[in-house]
Amino acid sequence: MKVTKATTRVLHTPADSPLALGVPETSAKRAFVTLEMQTDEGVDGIGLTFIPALNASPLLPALNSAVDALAQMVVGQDPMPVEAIASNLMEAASGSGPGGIFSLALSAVDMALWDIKGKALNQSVCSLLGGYRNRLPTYASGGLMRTQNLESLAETGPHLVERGFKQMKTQLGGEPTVAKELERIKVLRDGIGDDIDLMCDINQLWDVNQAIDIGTRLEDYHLYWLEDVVEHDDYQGFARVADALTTPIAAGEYHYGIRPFRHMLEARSIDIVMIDLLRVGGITQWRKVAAMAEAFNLPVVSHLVPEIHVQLMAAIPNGLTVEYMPWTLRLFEETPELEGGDIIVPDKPGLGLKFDQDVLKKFQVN
Ligand code: SMN
Ligand code: MG
Repeated sequence: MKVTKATTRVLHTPADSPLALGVPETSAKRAFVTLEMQTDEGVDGIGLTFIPALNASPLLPALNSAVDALAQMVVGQDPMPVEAIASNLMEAASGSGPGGIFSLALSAVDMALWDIKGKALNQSVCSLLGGYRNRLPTYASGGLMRTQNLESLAETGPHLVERGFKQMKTQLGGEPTVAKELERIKVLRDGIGDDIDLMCDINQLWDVNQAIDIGTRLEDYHLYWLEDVVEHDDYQGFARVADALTTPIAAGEYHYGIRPFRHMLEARSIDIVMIDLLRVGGITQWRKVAAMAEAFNLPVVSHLVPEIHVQLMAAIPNGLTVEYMPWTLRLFEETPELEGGDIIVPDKPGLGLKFDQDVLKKFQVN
């Protein structure tokens, strides 16, 4: 089999919040690059990547061009030896990786290759990666953001429970006082009760002392985890917070490539390893970090793109929960089902996904 063609598109989709109540409509956009790869055997693969900024990033054309350049290098090649192809692409990057646009672009190509491999072998990507289970817990994300007011939090929390979620994530770090930060968690806990897992993301907005201070006061609310409490590469700072609190500390979404995870784990910085498929460099790299976490007896959680991450999280023994961030769901004809707080691995080969061509055309800007 040979790759015959690779096509990329730049999309601007509405920056809506489908899981939130009481949030005004916005004209802001999210930006994605999609990849469609074809082969001479009629098997095709899809990939996806993005720049994590609201509204069109000036670097989006550069990302599109990087995805296209890497994908064109694969045209004419056998798509099956994904590790070898990823390795060659990293070599071709010749020091312009692993951080930033290179890794984001590599992810889209790597993903499409795994999709092709799965379809060619009539196996799901989950099965190719080991196949540990066919469903696992998922949590609602993007519905309880720090930009939402208390009324919106109070309304949305119980609404998510009614929709069947048993876990959900909120954010702190945006309030001017400690009391106001704590109030947001109190409102949520009062609304959803004690039996729902509540996570909280700080997105690097606290320093170590704030994290220990506010984190200690939050212990009574029994948070499932506190995420990115300090700057992502402050390994020692994270370790101080993790040592001081009983609440588990999660981090990892900001790291590019596999090596920063080694440093984070060696420094005992965190209790839960969050891996972002797009930043780590694709499925080939993602599974290496998951195995590294397993060797440190740590669970793994995913970041964004739940419809793709479900395949990876269900393939590993230490997958804790899939982040159900609904931003990319509209791009696909069908997405994995949710049932009883779990997300189900599609019973289809490859990634089990098909781009909705009408949606791609509607939001395409290049
Ligand atoms: C997050 C980061 C980037 C984009 C969206 C959301 C957030 C998360 O940190 O963990 O979901
Ligand atoms: Mg986060």
